[in-house]
Amino acid sequence: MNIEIISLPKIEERRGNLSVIEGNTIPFDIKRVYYLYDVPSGAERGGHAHKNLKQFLVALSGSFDVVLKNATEEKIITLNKPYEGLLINPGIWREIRNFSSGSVCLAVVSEVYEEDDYIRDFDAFMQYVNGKL
Ligand code: T46
Repeated sequence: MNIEIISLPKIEERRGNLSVIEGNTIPFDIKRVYYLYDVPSGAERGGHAHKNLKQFLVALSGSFDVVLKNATEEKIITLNKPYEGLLINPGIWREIRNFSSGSVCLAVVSEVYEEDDYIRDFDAFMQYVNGKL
């Protein structure tokens, strides 16, 4: 599956830690940043794939599970470190669940917001990926 866990630099000091995402950390030019927060217990986000958008997710605080599916595989990645992120390339279905209380999911992405880039129906997603096999 075309995903990758990428470690971020972690600068540790007695006054706290600092991590950074910059141009050469992730393999795309950053066009947009958004974040999920105040997610109620039991809620799920995602439930879609992107046609072109590349995405880098980081658990800035707390933890959550990212369920990933392509035509043949399913994987569950738990994100729980602010100095590590998950790169999700296009054509992968994602669902985000099991948000811990107070968690924050940062998304750094390669495209501006465009609803046409989303595939929000799982059957349509399977047809899309099978057509690409
Ligand atoms: C993803 C996961 C991790 C905007 O107006 N602008 C934006 O940049 C975004 C991301 C969303 N929206 C609007 C569209 C919807 O009316 O915000 C509403 C919620 O968006 P969505 O249902 O897509 O939210 P999630 O959490 O299911 O998905 C979002 C991202 O859309 C998606 O790329 O992978 O976070």
